[in-house]
Amino acid sequence: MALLFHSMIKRDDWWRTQLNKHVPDLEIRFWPEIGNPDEIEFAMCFNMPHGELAKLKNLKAVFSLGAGVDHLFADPDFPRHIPFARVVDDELTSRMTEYVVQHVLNHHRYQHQYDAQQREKIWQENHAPAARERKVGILGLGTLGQGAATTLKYLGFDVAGWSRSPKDIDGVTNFHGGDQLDAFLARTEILICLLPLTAETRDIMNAELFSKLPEGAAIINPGRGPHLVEEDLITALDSGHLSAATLDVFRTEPMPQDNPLWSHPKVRITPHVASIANPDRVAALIAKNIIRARKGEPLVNQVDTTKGY
Ligand code: NDP
Ligand code: OXD
Repeated sequence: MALLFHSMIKRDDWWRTQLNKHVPDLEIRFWPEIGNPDEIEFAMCFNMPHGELAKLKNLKAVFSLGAGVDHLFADPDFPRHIPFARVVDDELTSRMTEYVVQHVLNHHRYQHQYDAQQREKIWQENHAPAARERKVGILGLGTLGQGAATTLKYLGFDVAGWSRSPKDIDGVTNFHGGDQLDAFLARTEILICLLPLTAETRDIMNAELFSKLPEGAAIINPGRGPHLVEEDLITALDSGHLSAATLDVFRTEPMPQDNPLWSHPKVRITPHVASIANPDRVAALIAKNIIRARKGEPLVNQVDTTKGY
């Protein structure tokens, strides 16, 4: 039996070697060279073309190559009855925390303003408040949101988070559910989005949400591109209601050349690199799950299809 691999990153021989180190009898096939589809037992993928997984009649489990699973749910033919797992990994969490801390500090210390001043050779001090006086808010208090929240708290920031269900995280104020979103936004000066992309969270960062943030707030989006209505962000930045934005993910990736975000003076862009899973660790995680699936055991980090993330 075989595993079908699909990724935008082409490192075929490397993945075969890594997976076979843990599961020597597993034949690894690389999409689109599927061979006999009935021989495929497992699939590991990111952005697999829609309809392909539905062709695999003997599939036992599917593994996302990332933490997000929106790419699987986006496939209308995705076989939802098959168990599937995502990447949850301490190193992935630490890397996301690094990204969030780096950009929170930039916004907190007005680095966008200093960059603009430097271009104009302007010497002007803008004093940042103490971290304890800076209110940071995280949309999504899951694996990645909690990692970022606890480190920001450790640095002294006044941290809150918003989730679906209540959370009890030492020193982090929790808001949950639709009813508490406005109160969370009203106190948030630096907003970070670490939500999964679902029907409920798509377009969540829009003009209405921005209007509920205090004047001068900044946003950081390492979640997913469709969380953000890009035109609304540009309007809010141009009006001065928002001071700056740092974006890692976009509605279309790679971002088209004609997207005005590229050259917006208040926008800092990174190309979906906030936290890239280390392939060695991903291969080991997935191999462990393959061994479990073969024994009929539940997968580690199995996704709950009813929640959609
Ligand atoms: P988790 O599933 O662990 O956490 C998701 C959080 O979002 C949970 O706290 C959940 O609430 C909350 N949430 C979901 N839906 C809602 C809703 N409708 N209302 C309020 N809260 C909601 O995900 P991770 O932390 O592991 O990852 C988050 C996302 O980060 C990924 O889905 C992916 O899109 C993105 N990502 C981006 C990367 C990059 O490089 N840019 C790298 C890795 C991930 P509750 O706890 O109550 O369920
Ligand atoms: C992920 C990602 O979901 O890289 O892991 O975005």
